[in-house]
Amino acid sequence: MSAPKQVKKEYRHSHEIFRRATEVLVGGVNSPVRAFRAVGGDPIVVDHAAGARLWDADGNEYIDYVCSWGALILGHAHPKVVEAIAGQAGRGTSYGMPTELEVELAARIRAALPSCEKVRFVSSGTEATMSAVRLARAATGRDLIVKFEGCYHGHADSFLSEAGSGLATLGIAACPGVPSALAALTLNAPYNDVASVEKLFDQHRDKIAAVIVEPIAANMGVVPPMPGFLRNLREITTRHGALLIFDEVITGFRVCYGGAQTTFGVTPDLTTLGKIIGGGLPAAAYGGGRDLMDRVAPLGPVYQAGTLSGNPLAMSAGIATLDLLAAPGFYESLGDRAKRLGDGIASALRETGASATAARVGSLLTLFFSREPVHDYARAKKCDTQRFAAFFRAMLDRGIFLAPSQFEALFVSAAHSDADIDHTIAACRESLAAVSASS
Ligand code: KE4
Repeated sequence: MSAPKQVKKEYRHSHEIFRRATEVLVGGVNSPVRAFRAVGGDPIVVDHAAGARLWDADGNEYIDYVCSWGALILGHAHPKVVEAIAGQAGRGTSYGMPTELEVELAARIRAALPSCEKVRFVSSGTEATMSAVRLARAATGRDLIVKFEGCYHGHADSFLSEAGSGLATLGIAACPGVPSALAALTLNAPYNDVASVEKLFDQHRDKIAAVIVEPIAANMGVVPPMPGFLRNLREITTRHGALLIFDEVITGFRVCYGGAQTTFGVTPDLTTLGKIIGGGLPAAAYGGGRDLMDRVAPLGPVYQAGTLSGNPLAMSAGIATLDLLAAPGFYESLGDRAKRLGDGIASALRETGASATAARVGSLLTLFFSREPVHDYARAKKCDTQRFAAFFRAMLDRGIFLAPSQFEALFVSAAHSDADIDHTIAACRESLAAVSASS
């Protein structure tokens, strides 16, 4: 496909639709990160998408690096995924009863992540993480959990202090409505800081039920784990009888078919998954060893349920997606493409002298407007979010749609062509120059 047309973008229809949206939807959106609050102006209203491309209500065309926040690793409307959804839709969209489809998807997840001897499907990453924490508290009889500043595990009450993603974007350090008694059960440590985790265990010894971590942080921007960080968390939690939860809602089937736990060779007690496993439809899961998982109802007393959990449409899309990801060479090809983009962005940074650094792990990237590399949330928060906003706008004008926040990732999909990557690099170089010139 050719580069998105370089025309003066007209947003008349998006503005009109968004004006109506603000009358009936809170902030005109159904998730805060979509609201463009950190980059100014109204969000574009999407009309349709295909492959790596997105078209807004005014017919403007973009190369999309949000990809439904990482869910669409194959790109939009992959023919095989659409075929699977269409084939199921006529047979019923939800039965509220067991189907072979959920068995098939669960079996694929277990084959890919052996630590997940059993899984339970839910409909969002938030449900997966809140259920995993409930299970960890039940299994250990302990109440405290440790999370990391800048990580985001969904919007359940226990996760909303010092969280990343939309809370970082909107500057919400602590969410009203979460009882202080409940918030006090969540302890925060700086990402990549093992000593701080040791200290929390020294202080709270046998009261910590679990440590929950994004094995590659992607909700403060992309921040890889420092060498040994994950292995140390494994050793500390085992030593103290706490559980280790890998929140792989983003990294699961993203960094490799076996997720970050395979990439880094560290096995958690519980794993949460989402996004990719639903193939663009609402599906998520949590999983772990059978002894642990069999504590969940109906086998055990840990209650968790869901009307649309494991629904056949999402299962069909998930199966079609994972079967395509399992193809030999998929991740190598995706990685090569993402590397080309990362290298191109790094060159653009050098050529323009922009005060920014790029981070990449596999097909996850972030361009931080910080001179220093970003290893934790404290450094991420020092980024120049105004310059990011100007960069975001300049890229949008050049037909490149990035996540409208410094604290998110850029997702490369299998649908991004070499021409898309080249166009993105050129647009990045021009946008960095424009931002530097305007400041
Ligand atoms: P959902 O409840 O949004 O399906 O998943 C929550 C979640 C859990 N864990 C991780 C590591 C996540 O990244 C997420 C959700 N990610 C954000 C984007 N960074 C979703 C976008 C949104 O909130 O609209």
